[in-house]
Amino acid sequence: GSQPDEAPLLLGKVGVKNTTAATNGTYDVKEDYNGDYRFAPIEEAQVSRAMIKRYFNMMYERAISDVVIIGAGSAGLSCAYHLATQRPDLKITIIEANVAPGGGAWLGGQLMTPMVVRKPADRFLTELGVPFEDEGPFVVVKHAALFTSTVLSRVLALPNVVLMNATAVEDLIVRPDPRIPGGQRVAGVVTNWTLVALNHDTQSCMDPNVITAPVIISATGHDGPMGAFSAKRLVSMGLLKELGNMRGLDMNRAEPAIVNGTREVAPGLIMTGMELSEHDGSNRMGPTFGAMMASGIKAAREAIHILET
Ligand code: AHZ
Repeated sequence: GSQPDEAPLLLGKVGVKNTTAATNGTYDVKEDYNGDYRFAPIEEAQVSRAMIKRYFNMMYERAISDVVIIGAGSAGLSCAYHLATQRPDLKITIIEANVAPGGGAWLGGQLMTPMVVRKPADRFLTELGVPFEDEGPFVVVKHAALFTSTVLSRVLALPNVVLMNATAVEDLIVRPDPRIPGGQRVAGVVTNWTLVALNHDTQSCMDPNVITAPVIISATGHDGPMGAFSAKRLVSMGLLKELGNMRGLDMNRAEPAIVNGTREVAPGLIMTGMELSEHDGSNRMGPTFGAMMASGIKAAREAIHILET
């Protein structure tokens, strides 16, 4: 084992260039696991300010985004990765209601860990660098969390993506659509902290916040406490006659239906992933995730197409 005097002494700049406490940029720090580990000094308020400044600057900057993705499940994250890598110039803002992003993709089926992906969607796993076992027509990732943590880390590392988790989309912004006489287009999202959104019945008015964007991509999953959010709101706003309602499980029909049906379902609003099954009345596929990845990629391509035309 290493002796105390072998422990590296890190005297020098330790990456706090922009704080006011840094008078000369030199701190008495030591990475010593034998009893003399020393941190650079900090004032508690510096921690608060480090977070507040960045978070609220981010909210300020992203109040006008290029694309908002609602929901950071397997479809939303696959979409974000493809869109952000293809178009690094776009400001992509992901809003996720849960504290933990990832939706239903932390496990496979019945809370088991392996994740099944039908070919050719394994190409996305290869692009991300997620290892898998080849079973012929499909591949298996040893743990669904390996896919989800990888796509999440790759997405978050991209400079043009921000993720606001613990934040719920409560409503959609709509505007008259200049292309369609009397028509409306979706032009943004209405947000609130999820814990506030869940308490509208217990408190007097707690008004929300807004983010505008020319393209909104809804990836909120099938119906549930929060799922199918935009599909349901399109119906209550009169932009969709009625919900199709998700049909029973049929893997062979469900996966291509979701991918091929990924589209701009209302002007300004693209829908992807299992939310589409509620919108269109297509089947569910159960615990096979290739369609979520491919649908996310298709939604990203649709968004690029809308922004370019
Ligand atoms: O928290 C939700 C989840 O992370 C989030 N979400 C839902 N409503 C929201 C709102 N504002 C912000 N109003 C919201 N976020 O959206 C995410 C949806 O992820 P998901 O994993 O539920 O959906 P997905 O379409 O990405 O993947 C579906 C996976 C399924 S379900 C299924 C089956 O039941 O047969 N099979 C597969 C592969």
